[in-house]
Amino acid sequence: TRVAQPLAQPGSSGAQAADASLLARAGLPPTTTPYDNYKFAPIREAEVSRAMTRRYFNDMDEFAESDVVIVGAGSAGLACAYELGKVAPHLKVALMEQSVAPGGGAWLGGQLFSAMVVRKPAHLMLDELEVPYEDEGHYVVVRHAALLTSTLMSHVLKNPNVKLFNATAVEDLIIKPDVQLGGARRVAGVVTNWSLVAQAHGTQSCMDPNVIEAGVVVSACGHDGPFGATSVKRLARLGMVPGGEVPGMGALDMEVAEGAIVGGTREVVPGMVLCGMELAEVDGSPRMGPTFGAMIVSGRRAAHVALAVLEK
Ligand code: AHZ
Repeated sequence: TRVAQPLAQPGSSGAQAADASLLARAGLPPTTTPYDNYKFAPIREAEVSRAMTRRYFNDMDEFAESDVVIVGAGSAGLACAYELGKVAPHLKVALMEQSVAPGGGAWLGGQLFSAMVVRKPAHLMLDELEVPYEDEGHYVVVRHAALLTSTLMSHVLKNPNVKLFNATAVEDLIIKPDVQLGGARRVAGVVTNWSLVAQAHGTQSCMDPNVIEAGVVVSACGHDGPFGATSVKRLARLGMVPGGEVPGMGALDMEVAEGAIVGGTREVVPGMVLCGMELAEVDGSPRMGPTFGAMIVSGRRAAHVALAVLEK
């Protein structure tokens, strides 16, 4: 039986005393916890360095050709990675996140509030993840948005075929003419840079990027803002946005917005699937504000759209 260890109490002989009383209360035999003379196994500094860098550079080598590149690890991008892990765990998925911390806006429910609202039936994902919620009839409330996000992330990152490149920004797209499409252009991968490098382009003369080839790119960068809608903005500059212009997301209408995002999740140009709020930029559909069901369902749908693209 494992018993949670309480913090050492002031005036006691540290964790040992606290543990002893806890074990007694739990009706378990006393034991000693060796915190006072705690001894770590030996290590050398170079070993630590190599343990990290070897894996990172092996991953860069391995994922230079990925089946799926997901741009943005917010709620939509994570839901896409989760679904891919479920239905096609053998695929190599590179998850690109410009922030150190993945999760995007999903650490909070809205403004700076901890609770997150999920409209039914998107709450079925919470059942699947065993994330508890309060049922309010047409919607559910997760007490801590962070619990949903961290649970989703833990599922995603346990898949050995997923590599999260955090603090890595997608700066551009690889676009190539495709013979199968009669020479029409398709998205064939992404151009990346460590985010700190990407932020310093204005101060250095030459900091060239890296590249990842992909069978399909799923962009989930969120709506326009300092970091959002990267892929949509680039497609627009290249004259590849369907309809020729980016209307930008519409004003808030919760009732309409979520259905529009899920319904619109698709391959917007050959080789690129859009999901989550980035899609509203192209479709001009309304924003939904702080309700997250559509992000989850759109991300999951994007996984299936991406699989269909790979199978073409
Ligand atoms: O850091 C961004 C965030 O984690 C990341 N990202 C953006 N540009 C990137 C780039 N390279 C790598 N060039 C990039 N990563 O993408 C993630 C987007 O997450 P998000 O939470 O902003 O978007 P989402 O579509 O998953 O969820 C949107 C949540 C919103 S916004 C909204 C409203 O404003 O009304 N309502 C909801 C539910």
